Amino acid sequence: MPGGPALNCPSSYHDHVTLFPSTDLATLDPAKGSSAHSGAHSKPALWDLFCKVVDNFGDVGVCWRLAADLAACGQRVRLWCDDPSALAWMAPDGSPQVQVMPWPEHLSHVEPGDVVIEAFACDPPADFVRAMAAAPRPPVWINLEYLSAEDWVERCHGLPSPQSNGPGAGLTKWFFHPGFSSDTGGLIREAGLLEARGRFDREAWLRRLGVHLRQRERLVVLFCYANPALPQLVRLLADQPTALALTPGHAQAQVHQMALPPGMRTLDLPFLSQHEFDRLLWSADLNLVRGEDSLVRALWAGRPFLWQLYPQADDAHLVKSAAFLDRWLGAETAGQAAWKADLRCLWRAWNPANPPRDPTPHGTPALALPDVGHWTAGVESLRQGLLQQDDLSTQLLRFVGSRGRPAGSGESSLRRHPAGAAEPL
Ligand code: TRH
Repeated sequence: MPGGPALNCPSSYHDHVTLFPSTDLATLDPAKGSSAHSGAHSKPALWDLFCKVVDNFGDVGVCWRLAADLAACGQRVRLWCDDPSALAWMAPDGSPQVQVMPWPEHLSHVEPGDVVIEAFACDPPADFVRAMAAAPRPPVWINLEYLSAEDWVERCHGLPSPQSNGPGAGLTKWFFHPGFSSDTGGLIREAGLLEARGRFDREAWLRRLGVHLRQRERLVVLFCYANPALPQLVRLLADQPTALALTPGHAQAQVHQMALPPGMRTLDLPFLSQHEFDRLLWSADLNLVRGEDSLVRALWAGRPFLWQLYPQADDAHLVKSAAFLDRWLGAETAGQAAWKADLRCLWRAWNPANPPRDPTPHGTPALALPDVGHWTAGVESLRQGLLQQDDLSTQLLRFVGSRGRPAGSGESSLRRHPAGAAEPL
């Protein structure tokens, strides 16, 4: 990248955020840790958020954003994670109200907080669950599920799962599904995010990153898995001078092996913090995103985007992909607008079966970039619709409040902290 990246990535997460070694756990006081927000009348609730990193960056990425947002709402959060290494670049500054803790096999000496969230059914340690069951006022226990636009999500969101055996016998675990309709738990959307987006100075930010766009050059961000449709998409993008900003990993590896058409150049990006990654998406003319968290951030960015879902062996990603498109564009019809037909075609090519196979007996359909004006307006109308629903943290706070006030926390501590709304992002 010309001028080099202006954003530094720390080498180790441990350099930047205090990690609590397991030997220190016993020193957490009975009041369940320290808090800068403790007040005479209401003490912030303590949330234990458990995260196991299965693959890629989404597990810890989603958990960090949620933890930081709950903290911005005035809560205290312990994020228990088996591999927090990616937080070194995602969240180099940490958050004063979030303690990142190593995932321990035994947690019998730690008093559970007011709320326990296990992300993506990751199963908190048995000792900890036993302590939850034994507590005089057991915490509210939530299983935060993966994001999907499928219809069944609305039916399952908020359902109880009474535990009849195992360490949590007698407790109830609640299913909490993020999603795209008012019958779901919503999406992570920090207070003030859209306002910060509105104030954003694209040129200044790109300059700081070391990116200088040429006249009429389109900026395309590429964050993807290995994708056989990439050469085809690159050819389509050659209709206009284009700078392809490549995230580390698959995007850089694939594009560096390709011969680029004239008028196209590449910019190799370092890993950016989530804060800066958001701004990268805000800067782009087209965002090619993957997984769950970057989809949500592309939605809030409000720029045309394509979403590559994590390819699953049973092709479950194709079902999820179709559900998202139908929710966005409406059911596919023969006479639908041209931009929608183009987008569906491109989207399907961008999300091949696993392993890839010919989509039709007649071969690969011809692809076209959707009309950019309609595409942008379509994303904007999707975004406006999603802004009508409460964000994930607000819904979690309301849900936990409705399950009865947790021990040690005042009524007002289970609402989005008013200060959070005013905080500049
Ligand atoms: O990394 P992902 O592909 O994660 C996915 C999803 O979690 C998916 O649900 C899971 O099934 C699959 O892995 C195995 O994509 P995602 O969800 O967008 O997470 C990427 C995170 O990395 C997100 O929080 C944004 C962050 N990020 C940065 O902060 N800076 C960067 O420079 C980049 C490239 C990403």
